[in-house]
Formats: sequence, C-alpha cells, structure tokens
Amino acid sequence: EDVNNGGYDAPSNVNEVEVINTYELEEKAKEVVPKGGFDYMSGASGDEFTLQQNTKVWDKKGILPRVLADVEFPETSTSIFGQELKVPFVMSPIAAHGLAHQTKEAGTARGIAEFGGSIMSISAYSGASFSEIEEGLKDNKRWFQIYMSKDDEMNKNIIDEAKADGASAIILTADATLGGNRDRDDRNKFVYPFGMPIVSRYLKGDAKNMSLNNIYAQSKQKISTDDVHFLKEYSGLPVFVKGIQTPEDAMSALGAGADGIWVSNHGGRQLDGAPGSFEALESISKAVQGRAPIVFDSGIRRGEHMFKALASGADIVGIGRPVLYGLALGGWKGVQSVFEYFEKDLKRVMQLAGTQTIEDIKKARLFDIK
Ligand code: PYR
Repeated sequence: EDVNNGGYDAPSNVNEVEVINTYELEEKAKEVVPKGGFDYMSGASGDEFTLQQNTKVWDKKGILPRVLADVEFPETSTSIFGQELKVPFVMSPIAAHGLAHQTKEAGTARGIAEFGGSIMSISAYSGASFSEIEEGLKDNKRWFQIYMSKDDEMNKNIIDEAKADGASAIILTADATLGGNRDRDDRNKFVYPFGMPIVSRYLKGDAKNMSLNNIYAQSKQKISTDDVHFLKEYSGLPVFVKGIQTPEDAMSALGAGADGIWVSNHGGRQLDGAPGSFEALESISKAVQGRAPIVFDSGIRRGEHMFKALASGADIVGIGRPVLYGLALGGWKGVQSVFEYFEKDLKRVMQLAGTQTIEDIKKARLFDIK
C-alpha cells in the first residue's frame, strides 16, 4: 500500500510492454489496476453507447490500398503551430494518471519524452504538480488543458504557472461543465485517492477523497465564447477549444478567436448518445476549411484509425486510454511502448495505402461502407 497515494495501490513496475493491439492492453490493465481506478479510466457515461460508437464508427469508412506508389519508409513527421513533430499524434489530456501508476503524470511524461517528437497534454486535474511532471518531461513539448475556476484571478494564476512551465498552447475543455452520468463511478462510490495540485487553489479541499462531480461543480460551469477570448488574450498562446462535435460549434470557436479545433467527445464520458467522434469529423473539417488546425480524439486504437482521421480532415490525432493502460502495465517504458506501437502501425498502414507522407494521407480518398 502506497501511503503517498491515499492507500490506493497503483502498479509501480517499470518495463517494456508488448503491444499486439491496444484492446488487449485494456484487458491486461484491468488485472493490475484497482477496480475503482480502472472503472473510472475505462468507463464512460450512461449506456456507454458513445464510448462504443467511438471505436465502431471506423467501420463506416475504408482505406483504398494503392500500389505502384513508389513508397518506402513512410515519413510521419509534421508540425503544428510551428512546432515540429516526429509523428502526427499527441497525448490527449487525461486527469489523475496516478490511478494507473504510482509515478502519476511524471511516468507518462517520461515515456513521451523518451519517445521524443510528440506532445504531452497536461491536465488541470493532474495528480502531479508541474515540477513533478517536469522530472519526467525534461523540456519536451507540452500543452496545458484547463478546467477553469469560476474566479478569473485564479484562472490567471493557473495560466501564469502553465506558461512558466513552458506550455505552448492552452486547451479549453468545453464539453465537461459537469460530469457525465457514470454508473461505474457511482456504484464504486469513486473518489480520487490523491489531490490535484494545479486546481487545489480553487477547490474547497484538494481533490483527495472528492468525487469528480464535486470537483466539476466547483469549476466553472458556464463556459462561453468569452472564455475563449479571455484565455487567448491573457495567455498570448494558441488556444484550442476541445469537445467540438458540430460544424456550428467549430464556427463559433473560430469566431471567438480559437486557434485550433479539438474534435472530441471526451472518450464518450460526457453526453451519452453523442455520435462516435469520427462521424463528426468530416463535416467539421469542411466547415473549418483549413483556417485552423484540427486535432481529433476519442476512439483511436490502431494506425488505420489515425489514417482515416487524417484523411478526413484532422491534422493531428490524440491518444488517451491506450497510453494510460501502457502506463499501468509498465510505467514510463510502457508508455513508450504504446507510442512506438502507434508509430510502427501508422507507418505500416501508410506503406500499404501508398502514402509517403502525412500530406499524402490528407489527400487520400476513403470509401464509404454501407
Ligand atoms: C474525466 O474524468 O473525464 C475528466 O475529464 C476529469
């Protein structure tokens, strides 16, 4: 039992993880992560319809194998906001990595840093402080995801700290003004076993032994385009609006000055009944028309999924749960294994689809599956 972790017995081993596919990682993580934490990470809202749709809707589009394409050693490099990336995927923001592993976000950060050329999104609901995360992240690129306080002075204070930490973009998660209806957490009476140092300044309590619903209720619930203006003006950094699932909301975010659109349904954890995230992507991309980069997440489990998202208008994709499962199974080395798996899998798909570069994927034509 780890006394620093509120008696919550997260795994602590550090080892490479064999990734046959990321679905199996979930099954294996279930065996080593305490039930409350595993259900929180893997679970979603309501009937978990949207969670399931996120991985099912990939079957609505197919990839055309192209031959005689003169392709060898596909190149996955790309860039966003002037930053060079080795791969077109980044870590999506997720709260409380300490549920998966005792090293918390520092473990995830180190795995990403050792992989190199990607970006760590640091959640405002991180269980580790910025300086603890830095021990793993070591100057690697990072974005900061904010759950806002109702008090803008607190928000300024948090933004100041994120900027001092080196955040190169702010992600406003706009789809989580309260918690989705999560049966698994209710059944387990789930509370976080450790605190959240970044937002503890605006919570009554420090998040330890608090439910997500309690924490969301103390965060800002009334989010509007004014908040996009505020974050952009105060931070001077590019701002993403995350949780976009309709062209209308993409337009409203851009109108408010958003620099990036983050298409996501929060891994199916918020509004159940929402479409599988990939279903929402194409119409959003058509509305955005290249005026701002699009990050896509919710449902990426294979290289084929990355390919389909990039071919449907995403510039970058975010990976989430598979990384946490890698963290649970092998600490930072497990995280690195998951990043390496996705890189290798994407390259294989690129080769078979006859695409040499990420730009080639963006031009690739998918076909409809009825
Ligand atoms: C979630 O549990 O989905 C959060 O974003 C905290």
